Amino acid sequence: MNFEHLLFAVEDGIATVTLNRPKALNALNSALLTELSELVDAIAKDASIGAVILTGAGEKAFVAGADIAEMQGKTPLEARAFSQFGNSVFSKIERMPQPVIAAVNGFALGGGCELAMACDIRIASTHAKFGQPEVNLGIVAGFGGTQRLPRLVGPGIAKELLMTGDMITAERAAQIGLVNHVVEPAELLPKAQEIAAKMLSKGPFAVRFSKKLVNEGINMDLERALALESEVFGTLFGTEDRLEGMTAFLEKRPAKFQGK
Ligand code: DAK
Repeated sequence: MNFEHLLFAVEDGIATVTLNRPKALNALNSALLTELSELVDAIAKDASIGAVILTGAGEKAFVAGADIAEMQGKTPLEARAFSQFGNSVFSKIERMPQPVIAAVNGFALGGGCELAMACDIRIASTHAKFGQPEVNLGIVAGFGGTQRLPRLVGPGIAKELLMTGDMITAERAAQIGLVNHVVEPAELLPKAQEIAAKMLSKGPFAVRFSKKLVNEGINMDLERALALESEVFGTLFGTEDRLEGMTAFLEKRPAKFQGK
């Protein structure tokens, strides 16, 4: 697949998607979002890909937000359509069957922070910076920031970030639970690959359903969410992988999962 604004590589079942507009700090314009949408659809259907890493080209930015130059001329109707399209792409990423890890290599601002939040896990380099600076432009976060940020860090801290537009360091992002790990820049992709490989070595159904249960359960009341968990728990007992996992434990050997 050839893209103008994305780089795409697969190694050992791990796909790496690099957002590639470094001169504009990888800002999200319609063309990039359209390509990302197509690539996400293709990866989601590809059984040979077990995990995805999303990162930004260059040393400075993961994504510095939606493309302000493109947004400037939009009418209210066009802005709503742009937001709806961005939201649909990010939701698609959130619902991909494979685990998705954001390797945040620099600025993750506005739509960039929102894109990282649509991923399952965020690893940041020490010089990454996070923020929702939309209020500086007189707008609100339009790609899910007002909803995913409070779910990740709680409403108080989310409101502070959304209402001041302040940028925070990777270290502070880790303190508030916005990122999982902070590592030196040279360690960023290796760390993301290490976590992806670990997930790939586990029971594939178990990993995929763990993601689905968290994503769906968080929007349900506890009783319904627990009932869903029990359903999935029972269903997995019908898989060969479950039998292999438990047998391997009892035989004191590593499990060989087949995704069956
Ligand atoms: N869009 C377009 N170009 C951008 C950009 C962006 N978000 N961020 C940076 N660039 C471009 C700069 O214009 C500059 O281009 P040239 O002048 O070289 O042509 C180049 O990238 C390098 O940027 P700087 O020269 O500014 O670099 P600095 O190191 O001085 O500063 C910075 C880095 C990240 C602090 C700064 O670039 C910055 O503040 N950027 C804007 C960050 C920002 O405000 N991001 C949030 C964007 S708003 C919605 C839909 C979506 C959204 C909201 C509503 N609806 C439709 C309702 C989402 C909104 C956002 O994400």
